[in-house]
Amino acid sequence: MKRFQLLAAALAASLLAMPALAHDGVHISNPYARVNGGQGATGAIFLQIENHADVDERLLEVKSDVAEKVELHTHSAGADGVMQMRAIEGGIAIPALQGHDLKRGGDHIMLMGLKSALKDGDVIPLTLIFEHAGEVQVEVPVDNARKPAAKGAMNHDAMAPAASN
Ligand SMILES: [Cu+2]
Repeated sequence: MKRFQLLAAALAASLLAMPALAHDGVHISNPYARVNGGQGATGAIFLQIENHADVDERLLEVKSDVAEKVELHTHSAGADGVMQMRAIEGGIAIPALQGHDLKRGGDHIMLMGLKSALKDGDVIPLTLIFEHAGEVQVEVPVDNARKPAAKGAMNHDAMAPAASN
């Protein structure tokens, strides 16, 4: 009986240790951040979202304690043809069984007013709030040297096991 109890305890512990990333509905991969200065500066976060559910999903809001303000941003050409960032109203849609990349030159998460300086290797705790999946926690490493992801360069090596879909 002793052995069974130990096994049960180990199993319970491993279940508790399961990261929130292994979510049934939404899978986040390859998160990283770039920052452009010290305290008070801005930063941008890029990551890939996969919707494993058969219902349309929506990223409503993003929160982090590292900045005064966190916004969903996109890039679009202004009247003068210059690309500008602006806040996305109403969140980002991720259709059923599809993905959406937050990437350089496109949609991204903007950190405004960093509370302290961040350097390469620092980790930003981020909470993504989805319409259906609810809150999903992501740890985002600061990596200013990261090159924009090449097309098809998707990999999951740094991630928790993906939900099977
Ligand atoms: Cu921005």
